[in-house]
Amino acid sequence: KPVDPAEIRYQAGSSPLKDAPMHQDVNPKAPAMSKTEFDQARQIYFERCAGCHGVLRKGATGKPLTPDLTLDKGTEYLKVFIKYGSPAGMPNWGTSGELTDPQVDMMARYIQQTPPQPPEFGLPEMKATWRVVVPVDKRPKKKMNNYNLENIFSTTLRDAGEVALIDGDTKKIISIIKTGYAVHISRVSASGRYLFVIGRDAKINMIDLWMEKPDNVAEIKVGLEARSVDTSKYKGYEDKYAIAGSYWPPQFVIMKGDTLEPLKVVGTRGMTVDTQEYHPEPRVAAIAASHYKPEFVVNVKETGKILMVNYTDIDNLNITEIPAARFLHDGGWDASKRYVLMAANQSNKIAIVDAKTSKLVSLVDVDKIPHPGRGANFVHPKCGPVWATGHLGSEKISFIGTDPEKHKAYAWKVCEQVDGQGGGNLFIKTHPKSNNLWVDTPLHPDPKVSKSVAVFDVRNLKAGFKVLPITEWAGIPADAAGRVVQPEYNKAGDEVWFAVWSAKNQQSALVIVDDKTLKLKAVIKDPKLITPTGHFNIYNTQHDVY
Ligand code: DHE
Repeated sequence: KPVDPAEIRYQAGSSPLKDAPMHQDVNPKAPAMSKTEFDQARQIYFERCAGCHGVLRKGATGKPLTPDLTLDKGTEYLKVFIKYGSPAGMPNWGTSGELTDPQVDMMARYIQQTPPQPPEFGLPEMKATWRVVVPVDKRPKKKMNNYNLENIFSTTLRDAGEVALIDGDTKKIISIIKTGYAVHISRVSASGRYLFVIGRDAKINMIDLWMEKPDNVAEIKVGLEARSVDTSKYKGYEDKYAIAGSYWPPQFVIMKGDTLEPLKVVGTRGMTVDTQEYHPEPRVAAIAASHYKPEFVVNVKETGKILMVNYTDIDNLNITEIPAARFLHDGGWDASKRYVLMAANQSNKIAIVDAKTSKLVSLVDVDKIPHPGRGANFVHPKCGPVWATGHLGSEKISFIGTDPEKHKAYAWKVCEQVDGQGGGNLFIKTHPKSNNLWVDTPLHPDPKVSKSVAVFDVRNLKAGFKVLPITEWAGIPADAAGRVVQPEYNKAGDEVWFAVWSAKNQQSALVIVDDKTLKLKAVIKDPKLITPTGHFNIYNTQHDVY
């Protein structure tokens, strides 16, 4: 079976741990390495390998690579593996041209050394990085600008370490704010006033949208590597708490919602859901804030557990641990916001939790590597309300019934599956006011597919899809990467925004399509729009409209 290039491109993202200070133990049994070689190999490991094999090399979605296993195999055997890859999913780093022969040799020797361990990051370390830029009593008492806040888009400028706030009405850049490296997501407080962004380097910036020019009011680093942040949304707790999950160290932290003061850190190391074996680095993936109870939904990836973290009493934290499936990644709410649907991506399953009872409703089998983002909700002609996911590893788009009352026969089952353009899909989106379902394919190997988007009419899914050549419409040079990523609606639900994501030194853009006519409405191009990826409409993010 050939290796899926989309999957590898996705998983082998660079980790900021490559720059972390780490202690090296000399392993007398392992082949010799100079200090320079070790440092270079460690850097390559964290850029290419840690995403699958884990920080400690004890295995995650990829196999364990600890010296007890690698020493027996020996340098020559390991070199072949690294150079040519394997049918089980190991990329061919050598023959693909990504690593030279001397680098392959260096990596084969490196993985026989004792894995260097990055430092821990507890409350004192967090506090040392915590900074309230504008104290609460110095902030505006009312909105001080004329922007239509609900239609602002927070856009990640990935490789620039910035986010751009873009006025969704005028399509003009309002401001560009310095953040951590490669902001992964933006989330909005329950009131809609505060915007939270988190970088890969685990730095959170809290932006006050009421300021004359929205800007940073607090920041903190919550670990060495992270992907998720959210804020309390339950009635009575609006804007009270923020939460962030980290990949390293494996933990989450609850903070004050107006200052980011860290209050409580909880480690996630523990037993896997199925074989009940210890896992030393279960990363925290998606976090969602319940509208149903004062709870955060926390996905613990490698152990496969969903934690319902009740924040009514932070001192005596009450956590309900729900068994799901390994490799929990991303997901979102159904239209009623009672049920949360989370993809266990490498298990090819969707775990569904009832936020009212804090219990698992079902584990639904889907196709290869589901990747919903937060998913898409609409009313299916036959199955009633459904939530949809696409797949990284296949062209399938699966619709899962979410109405156990009026459409019981279809609830918690894949009630229909259709084919999109191909694998390499990351995000899918619709809007309550639209009949369109948009499916991107930024990681598809064929540029024609990665540079366009598919759109279905949800009233007649069987009719297939139309393809819109977004990157071509943006007038991006053909040699630029120009991947079309993440459909996102404006507040009114009549425009869809796409990022055209090129390399740092190439032209990128944001492209806006009229949702009714499927025609190009606007292109935002600016030299400052460097590597745009995720872009989040304030209102839709605040209210979980998707
Ligand atoms: Fe993401 C969401 C992790 C690669 C853009 N990404 C998420 C979430 C997780 C995650 C856990 C859910 C957060 C939440 O909801 O709280 N992403 C990872 C990875 O571990 C991975 C595979 C590899 C890596 O090294 O980071 C990865 N992600 C990517 C990309 O390559 C993307 C396309 C560009 C980038 O910035 O690196 C990317 N991820 C996004 C976006 C979201 C996201 C835009 C938010 C989607 C949404 O609608 O909420």
